[in-house]
Parts: sequence; C-alpha cells; structure tokens
Amino acid sequence: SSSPGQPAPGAFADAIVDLFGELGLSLSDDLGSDLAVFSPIDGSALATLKMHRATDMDAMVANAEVAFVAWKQVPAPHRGELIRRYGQLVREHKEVLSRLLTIENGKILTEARGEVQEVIDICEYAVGLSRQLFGLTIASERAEHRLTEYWHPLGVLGLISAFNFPAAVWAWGTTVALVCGDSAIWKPSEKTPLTALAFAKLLQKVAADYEFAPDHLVQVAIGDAECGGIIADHPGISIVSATGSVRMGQDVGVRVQRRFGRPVLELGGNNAAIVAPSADIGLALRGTIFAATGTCGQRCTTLRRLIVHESIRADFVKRLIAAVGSLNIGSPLDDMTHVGPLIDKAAFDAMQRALDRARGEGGTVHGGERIEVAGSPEAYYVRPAIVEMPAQSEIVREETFAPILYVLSYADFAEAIALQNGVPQGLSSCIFTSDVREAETFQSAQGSDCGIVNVNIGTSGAEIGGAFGGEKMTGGGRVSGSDSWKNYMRRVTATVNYSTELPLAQGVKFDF
Ligand code: UN1
Repeated sequence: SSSPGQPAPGAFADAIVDLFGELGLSLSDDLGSDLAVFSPIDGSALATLKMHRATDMDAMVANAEVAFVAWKQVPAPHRGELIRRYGQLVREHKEVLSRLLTIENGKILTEARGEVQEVIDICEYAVGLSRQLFGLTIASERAEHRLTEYWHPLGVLGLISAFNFPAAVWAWGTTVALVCGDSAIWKPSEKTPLTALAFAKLLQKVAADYEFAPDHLVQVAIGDAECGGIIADHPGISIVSATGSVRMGQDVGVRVQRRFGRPVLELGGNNAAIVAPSADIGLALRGTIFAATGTCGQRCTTLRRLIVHESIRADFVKRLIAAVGSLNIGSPLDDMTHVGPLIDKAAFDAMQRALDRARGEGGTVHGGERIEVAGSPEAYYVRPAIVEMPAQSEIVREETFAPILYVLSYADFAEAIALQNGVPQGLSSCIFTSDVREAETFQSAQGSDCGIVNVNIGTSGAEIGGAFGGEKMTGGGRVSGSDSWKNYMRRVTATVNYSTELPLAQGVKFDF
C-alpha cells in the first residue's frame, strides 16, 4: 500500500520556492549555511537557513520590548483587528499553507488542512476575545468601596514550539497574546522552520500594513536548543510558552521559574482509552485507530495506551490489527494515504528501540516495521504497531513519539481508572462506554487525572475553544482556549474608596 512515483530528491526544494512565491513572500533573507531542512516525504533537502546567534537574540528581545510598550497602548479591539486581517489572509492561502506544511512536516494533507483551519479558528477566537478581556467586580467588606480586578498586557512572549504542530501551537499562543497586548518571539522547531517563516511572515506583512502595529511585534528566532535556552533565561521575556518533550520542559520550566518569568508548559502525553464492555465497538474502533495512527503517532494527544475490558479484548484486538493492516501508508500528498512518514531517522530508531524494549517486557508486537516507499530511501515510513502487553510495564509508562499502541486489559472499572492514571504524564484521556455511571465517574475527581477527558471520542483532535494542556509531567500549562488568555496578561486588584471615611480592612483600628 505504498504510493509509487515519489518526486526525485530536490523536487520539493523548488516546490518550497514556488509556494513562498504564491504567498507573495521571499526566503532570500533567511537562507544561509547553518540549518539544513529536509522533507520527511523523501528525505531530500528543502533549504538551508541562517541561524540566529546570542547577540541577534539580544537585539530581538530589545526590539520586542520596544514594540510591547507601543502595542500595549493600542485598545484591545484594535489589536483584535490585526488578528482579524491575519485570519482572513491565512484563510485565503489555506491550500498553499497546507501543502507547505505537509512537505515540511509529513502529515497527510487533510490533517495539514485541519491544522491551518486550527490557525484560522484561533484567529477568530482571539478577535472575539479582544472585546472580552474581562475582569471581576468583587464585593468589598468596606462601605462605599469598590474592589475590582483588571487585566493588563504583560510583556514579551517567547514561544518554543515543536515540529508536530508547526503552525497551530504557535498561533494558539501568539494570536491570543497579541490581542492581550504582548509582543512575541517565536522559536520554531529546527525541523519545521519553513512553515514557521511562512506563517510569521504573513503576520508581519499584515502588521506592516496596519497603522497601529509597531515594528518587531512578531519575530522569528531560527535556532536550536541553545536559542531556546536564551529565551528561557532572558529577563526581557515575560512569558515562555513551550511545547515539546518533558526533558525540554524540565529544563526550560526551571530556568524560567528561576528568574520568576511565567512558564506555560505543554509537554508529553501518554494518553489512554478505556474501552468498556458496553461500548459501541464500531465507534471505539474508528476513534482509537485515528487517535493512535493520525499524524503517524506524532501528536502530543496521540492515543498510546488502550485499556480494554477482558471480556472483549480478543475480538477488539483482532479488529484493531485488521484495521491497521488496511491503512495506506505512503506519501502524505496522496489523497488515499492514511499514514505519512515519521519526521526523521531518529524518530524511527526511537520507535524500534521502544518496540524491542516492549518485547523484552513480555509484549507481542503486531506491525511496527519500516515500509519502503519507492524513490524515498531516506524517508521513514512505518506500519503503526499494536503491542499486546501483559502489564503496564516501564516502556508503557514512557512516551515514544511514534505510532505505537500498547494494549492492556482490565477486569473491573476501578482497575481501568488506576491503569489510566498510573503513568507520569497527564494530558489526554478517553472512555468508550454506553454506561452513564462509568462516563460520569471517568470525568469526575475520582476518574481520569488528565487535563483532557473525552467520552466516546478519541484522545486527539481537541477544539481550540477548550483549555489545552495537562497535569503531572505534562507540565500543568494551558496554552489556549477557555480562560488561558490570562496567562498572557497581568492581574491588577484595585480598591477605590469613594467615602469620606478611612475604614481599614479586617476591622483594624489605628486612630491618632
Ligand atoms: C500537539 O500535538 O501538540 O488536540 C497539539 C489535538 C490538536 C492539537 C495537538 N488539536 O490533537
């Protein structure tokens, strides 16, 4: 089921130039000799970029601080107008941006379109938010006093994003931060800087045409972990939003916290689905297959553990294996493809190491092998793996960023919840059940300990309106949706006395 007729190596490099051209953008200022970027579709080189040095970063932060001072004075609804225009531009270029994203990241086109749609959605959300940055009015204990909470812009946002959602995760944070009155610096993954440059340059273009937007409102830092470290340490950066591995988050989070910057962390997940005996099995099968294999298992919300009731385990696993066997694996540009490539060789090696460890821990592996795609010897396509495990052993408790679904079983519901919660990560979770008591318990404080708790849908594919993030080693941050805009602002509590007396709080007397 691999797709034939891969373009010759290098063909995508021309496609990149064309796609930037169609967007009315140029890459010429960004090209250099520091960072080679490859397409996971065939492993060919796309472009080589300049990287920013520490001194460039200092200048960037200084510029962002100046931009912040101007931007925070622009009324929030006018800040929203910038994002409205940007969302419209992204909508106009949705198809070109989706192709670029697929070529650089390797996700199938329908998922790339979904990611671009997620950018458009968050723009619209942020525009609405620009008129709704509400504070509270609080009952004062003192007569003729008013106690109010205001939200003010906070400063410069430094956003570190991962390769797997090279546009949407940036847009979640940045569009909201911009309506909140902050300026922003983006350090995208070294694996997907071209998508980042396209999305950022479109925003810079809109900003350049917008009378209220200062220069340097949004900047891109092309660099590696050292560059991320500079963002973590820099006192000029008020908020550091980081999406990626637990290891990266532990480093960045501590460094930001050390200087009392504000970290917003969205790190690894180890997401599970409980499949109960009362589940609609067809629905559970469709939900788990997409969640486990979509984006080639490289979402932080990817389904990695299946906790299935012992009475239906054998049948369900048989159907899972058959379903995974029927998926088309190949070029993500082909409409018939379900599963595109892994991002690179390192991802493939990590997957194979995890499968070896699973075998060593008593697992039975179905699939997981490399799939050769004609003309793409440097690309890493795999059959997603279904791995039957005797217990929730060490490897099951780790996140491997690849399509591996570990299958565990349970006898009673409490055991299922204990397995679901028995891992270090706490991002997303779901249950397939028709039993209302199980469904409600799963969502309750006695149920899943994750930030995302779904019933009769898979673990991935969250909408932008809800707060996104999770607990434990996932880092605790909420990057977008609900009231996460408060991450990007500072809270002011104001008490106003409009009486002629001066009563002290808590009844304190101080007469002189
Ligand atoms: C991520 O993998 O970092 O919920 C983000 C989802 C997408 C976002 C995933 N909306 O799967």
